[in-house]
Amino acid sequence: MSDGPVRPEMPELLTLDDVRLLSSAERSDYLASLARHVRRSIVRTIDGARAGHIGGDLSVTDVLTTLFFGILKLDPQNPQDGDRDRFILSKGHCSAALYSVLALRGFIQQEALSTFMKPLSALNGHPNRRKVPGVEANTGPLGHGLPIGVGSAVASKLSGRNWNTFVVLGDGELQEGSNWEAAMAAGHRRLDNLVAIVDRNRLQQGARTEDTNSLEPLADKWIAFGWQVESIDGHDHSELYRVFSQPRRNRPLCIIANTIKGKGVSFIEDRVEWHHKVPSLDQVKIAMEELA
Ligand SMILES: Cc1ncc(C[n+]2csc(CCOP(=O)(O)OP(=O)(O)O)c2C)c(N)n1
Repeated sequence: MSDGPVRPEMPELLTLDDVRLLSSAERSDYLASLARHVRRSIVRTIDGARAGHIGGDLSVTDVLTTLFFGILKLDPQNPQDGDRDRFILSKGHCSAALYSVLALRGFIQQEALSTFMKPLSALNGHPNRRKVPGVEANTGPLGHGLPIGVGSAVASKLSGRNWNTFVVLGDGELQEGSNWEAAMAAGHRRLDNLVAIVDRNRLQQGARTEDTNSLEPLADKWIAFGWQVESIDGHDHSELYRVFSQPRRNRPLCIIANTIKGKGVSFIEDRVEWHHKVPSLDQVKIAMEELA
């Protein structure tokens, strides 16, 4: 398919130190520009496979972009470096967003995205740590990422290597009880090297979260388990960068990232039916135009 009439220019990738030295406005522009590329890559990838979870991919894009291009200490040339930060996409059904970011960051080839969900591809519908560099945990069954993240944060302390662990959760996913066992353990151990990000798009598969199993008051629940909580606009790159880079206060940090499912594509935004619906070829064209 064609990318449409306008193809935005890809900015030169900066080091984390360079990103830190930018003014807040420059940094936001840089991350927003990358996020636009990630969104276009998601649409292209899902179009190629005629499968995927487009709504949740587009809602979590700004979180992933800020992390992978502004925060995470990672080396695509040495993806197993012992001191690397650990990133876990617990809502593993949004693998197209993760693969798009990993490709832009140089962990996998851009061309590999066209194999997404095809036979023999490493890029399965759910991420596999044995197949894809940069993937730290096999996810897809909801409710596993945070328990693994707690183990990673404890291991970081025990090893003295001091990496940070970041886990992205869906808000619907929080209905899995394993999250709350993990949250309780992290609070008890005061894991100040653990960050959970809730992609609070208020939709899950087939329904609004508040109609299925209400989550509010969500911040109070994390606070009760011993976490520091920040509630922000999950599409605002300067807010995302600020909360990710602030000093920790002797406890784990939960970022409630308020987002819009399908963000960036008008006919997908905040529509429950777009959890894993695939756009028609005409809709793909419109989406690419809107994301230009
Ligand atoms: C244990 C488990 N139960 C059910 C599913 C099927 N499933 C996949 S995505 C999803 C909804 C998740 O909603 P949410 O976490 O809010 O994700 P988002 O809206 O951000 O895509 C469900 C129920 C699953 N993957 N794992």
